Amino acid sequence: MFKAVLFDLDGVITDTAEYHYRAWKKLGEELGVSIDREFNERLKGVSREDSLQLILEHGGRGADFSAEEFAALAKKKNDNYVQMIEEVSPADVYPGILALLQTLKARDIKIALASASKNGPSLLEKMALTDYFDAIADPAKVAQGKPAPDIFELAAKEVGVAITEAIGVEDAQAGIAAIKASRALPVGVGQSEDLGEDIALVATTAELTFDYLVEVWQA
Ligand code: B16
Ligand code: MG
Repeated sequence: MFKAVLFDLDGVITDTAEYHYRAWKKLGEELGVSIDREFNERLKGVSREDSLQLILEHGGRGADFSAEEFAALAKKKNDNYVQMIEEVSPADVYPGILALLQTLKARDIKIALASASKNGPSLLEKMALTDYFDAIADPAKVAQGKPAPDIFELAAKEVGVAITEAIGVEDAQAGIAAIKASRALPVGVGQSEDLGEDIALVATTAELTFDYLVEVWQA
């Protein structure tokens, strides 16, 4: 039986992946770089700085900014994003997530956050979910962001569970790659066209029940 579930946040626990998209799209418009949903799939799960670099390269502007300008652009996106998530509340938790967290807790299965977002702790607070989490892996403490396995490895370590005894839940290509590289068992939230045919997938979190995770683990 698995001993921990390592959760991504944006796009798994709540709809903030949409706000990241809108905030990047707005910054892109100001820079003359167009960002559509297809390109956005490459940004999901990717750190703020790596996302900005991908966007600038996408628009042929990869070498146009000094380090200070780059940092100011990243800050501008984040300021806008932080404004968008100001009103996030417990009502914004995706369907099924609260019930899943409650069941995992009741069964003494560890719960950890493995999000690339520096806004993760404040979002958990806004959704009143902090107390369910045994650990929040700090993305500032890992050498490499997703698709590298570091954040999932840190999350498992912080709850004292071997990574091979953990399930990782993700909505992003980079995140699924990170879970695979960590050797946790991946469960994807989304479509096979985006996340691949070779892993367990749910279309929405409403299907992400404890019984489903047990089924996937035993398959
Ligand atoms: P921040 P996740 C990721 O969160 C987002 O998917 C990604 O779009 C974002 O750039 C990244 O966090 C960093 O977020 O700018 O708030 O630090 O999906 O890993 O929970
Ligand atoms: Mg995500």
